[in-house]
Amino acid sequence: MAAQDTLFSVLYDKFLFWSIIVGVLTFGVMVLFMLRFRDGVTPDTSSSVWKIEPGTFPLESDNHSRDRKLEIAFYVIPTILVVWLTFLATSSTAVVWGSANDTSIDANHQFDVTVNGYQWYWEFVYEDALTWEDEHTGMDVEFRNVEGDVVLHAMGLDPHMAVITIDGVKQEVMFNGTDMMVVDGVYFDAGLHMKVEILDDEEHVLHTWEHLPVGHIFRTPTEALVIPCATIDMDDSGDDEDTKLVMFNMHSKPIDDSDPRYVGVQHSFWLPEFGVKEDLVPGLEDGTWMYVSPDDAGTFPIRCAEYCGLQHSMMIGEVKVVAKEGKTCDADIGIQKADVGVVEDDSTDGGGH
Ligand SMILES: [Cu+2]
Repeated sequence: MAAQDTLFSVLYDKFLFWSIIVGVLTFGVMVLFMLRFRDGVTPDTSSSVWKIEPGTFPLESDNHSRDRKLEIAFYVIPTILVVWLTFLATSSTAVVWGSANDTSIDANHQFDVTVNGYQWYWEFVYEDALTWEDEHTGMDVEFRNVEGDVVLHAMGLDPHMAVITIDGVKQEVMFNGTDMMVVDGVYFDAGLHMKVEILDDEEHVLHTWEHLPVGHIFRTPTEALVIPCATIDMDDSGDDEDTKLVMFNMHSKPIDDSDPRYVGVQHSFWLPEFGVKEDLVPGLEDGTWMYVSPDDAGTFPIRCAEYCGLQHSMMIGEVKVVAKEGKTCDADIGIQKADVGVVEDDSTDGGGH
């Protein structure tokens, strides 16, 4: 589950940890008192601990008429606990939202997507180009740009057909029993939406390679948002190929902008499996910001978490986390796992963990 990789799971664990300690102490004392002060048992009053009268505060009790220490402890300990939990919760919120525009990740490692909320669908505009390929399929798609062709490898596998789509124009080529094929005259163009799918003889997709150019748009419910997983710079080369986080800049837009008085409604972009959501505010020029740093590949749901009209429940979609071409999502980057309560500078961290 993707939320295992967000700092909210860390927060959940910490809350659970403190809850268990408080729970064990509270229930422990309760059970002890239930046994000690049950009907038919005469309390042993030789020790001052047992002079507590159930149902009375220490200062009201004859036995504890001067015991201010216990009374004060009743207030001080829970106050410390509440302050500590509040600190944990607000500091993680600050990491995700307060400093979203001010993350120490340099722009080369940040993947930008603009999210527009309409009544009632999501629109995703790519501010960065993304070239990705399925991992672990044993297949590979490779463009030989100088010669202008595409090489399809599927060693030892049984591919049937490749479908090459360039800006909506489809071309089908057959493997004819081979497991490697060169398709002539297909040029890689960074400005075009290009997709190569390798299918088996029952037309199941075995492998996908795709290039999404800057400015490319996907819209729900028919299309999924595709984002890269976070990867680490294994050799510390500082190359720009690695992504550390995906930043969403989000705007609510009216579907009909002919009336400037109508600015639209509030939506909320919610990625339940990632444990994050953020409102889209109509008329807010710079929009709002939210980021994720997914460790694992997979397909996860998108929901609208703010009632936005009759078809609010139809504002659903999917986000597909993929590996950039030449990268894998297996690296457990642990980028934010230590960050609860501490806003760390990750920019100098070449991925060591
Ligand atoms: Cu909505």
